[in-house]
Amino acid sequence: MRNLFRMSALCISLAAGVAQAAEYLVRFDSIGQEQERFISNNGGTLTLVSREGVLFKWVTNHEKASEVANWEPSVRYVQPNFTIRLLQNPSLEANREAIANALAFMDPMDMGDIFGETPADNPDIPPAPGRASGADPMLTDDWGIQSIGTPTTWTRNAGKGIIVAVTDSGVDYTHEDLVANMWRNTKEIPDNGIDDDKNGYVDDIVGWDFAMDDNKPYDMTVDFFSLIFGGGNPGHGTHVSGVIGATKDNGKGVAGVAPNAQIMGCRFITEKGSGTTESAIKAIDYAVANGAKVINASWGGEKGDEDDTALIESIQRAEKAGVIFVAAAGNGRNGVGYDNDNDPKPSIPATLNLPNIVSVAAIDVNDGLGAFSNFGNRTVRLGAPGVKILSTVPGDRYQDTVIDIPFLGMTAHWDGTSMASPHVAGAFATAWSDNPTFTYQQIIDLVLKNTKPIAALNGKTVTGGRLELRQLR
Ligand SMILES: [Ca+2]
Ligand SMILES: [Ca+2]
Ligand SMILES: [Ca+2]
Repeated sequence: MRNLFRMSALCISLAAGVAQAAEYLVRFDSIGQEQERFISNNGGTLTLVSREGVLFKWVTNHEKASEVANWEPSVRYVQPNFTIRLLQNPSLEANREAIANALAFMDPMDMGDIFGETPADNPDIPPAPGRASGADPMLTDDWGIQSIGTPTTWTRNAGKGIIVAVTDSGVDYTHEDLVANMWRNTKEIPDNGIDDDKNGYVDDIVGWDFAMDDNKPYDMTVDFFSLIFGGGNPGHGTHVSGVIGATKDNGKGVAGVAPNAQIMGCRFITEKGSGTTESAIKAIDYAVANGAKVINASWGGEKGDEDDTALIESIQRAEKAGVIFVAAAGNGRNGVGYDNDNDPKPSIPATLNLPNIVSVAAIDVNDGLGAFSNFGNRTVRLGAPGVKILSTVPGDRYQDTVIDIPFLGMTAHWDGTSMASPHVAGAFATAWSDNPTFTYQQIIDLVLKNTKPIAALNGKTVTGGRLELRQLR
């Protein structure tokens, strides 16, 4: 095992080529004096990433990194601190360049009126509000929630007591349809500057921002120009959160698959759509340590030459703790089309061969496979709604359409396996609140056993079916 890791570490040096300082992750056998000895031998500083994984971040150059991987006795492996990206919205990306070209001829002041105000970043975390009532006015427009039979589970307090961690671009924890369902860290006293529960994070009330290292995992939103020219997909994590657990019967908006689940905000991806192995691991470890039973991962990408061993080990730690890891299958590598088979071309983390990972393809309102959606007869387990999905976005808004510019003839919907994955995460929360004594494997089996076979997924997923909640108990 040790040699294998060293081989892979050696590959870094061959691939990197130049003596630039870069961030590496160093895995030791144990926490202790090894780290002090390591610094005195090799210089620099080690920043703790995972106590349980005995992982540290170390800034050095590639020659030094590969040397250490080969000769330091206490080092199990060294790997790059990889960049991890949000899955791109295929509908938005298809239009981005054309919109950018069109906008180049327009006055930004005019566009502000068209696209409205941008919510300010990091608002105060409001206390949980009292119980509201009233029908959810947009629920009938929410085809995804309706088609899989979600309302049949709602009489049973779907998701009650189950924490679902949204590892993503953040969440608008002030949103009128999410604020009541945010996870609340009851062991932490708000705003006293003290880590009351001693979990390593000061004043973490609804989660943590692992990208910026603060206690406000807000889904930072940018103006329309920055969105088009800067990349990323702000609002992504808030949209995902609404699919999982928007509040039901509060007289506002929509309702999630598991509207009694608690949403834990684990922001590790910036508004430009970018995170790191380090921030992902911290988010996953935090979710597991603070009671999440389900983690949603609508991010990742094509497998590179080198394994992200540190990320794999963090998902293995989640497995040991009995936590389900739901992963979007991916949105195509070669442009929109059907050459998106995860079996020969793995998507990470979706295709990792770990028993707690459930990978999800996207289907449309007609039970067709989304044109962009990855699939995999051996590696993708099921499909779920992921084309033109209506859900919450920052600023008390609701969208199934990211941008709609009629006079330019351009429309981009909320499309993606990113939207399919949280439907399944919500279903696991419901299954678990119905069956609190089940193991994670029993919960996965229950949901997969109840999928509805559809032609578009026959031979394209392990179950050949899409998410179906009508018989789920
Ligand atoms: Ca704390
Ligand atoms: Ca923040
Ligand atoms: Ca609602």
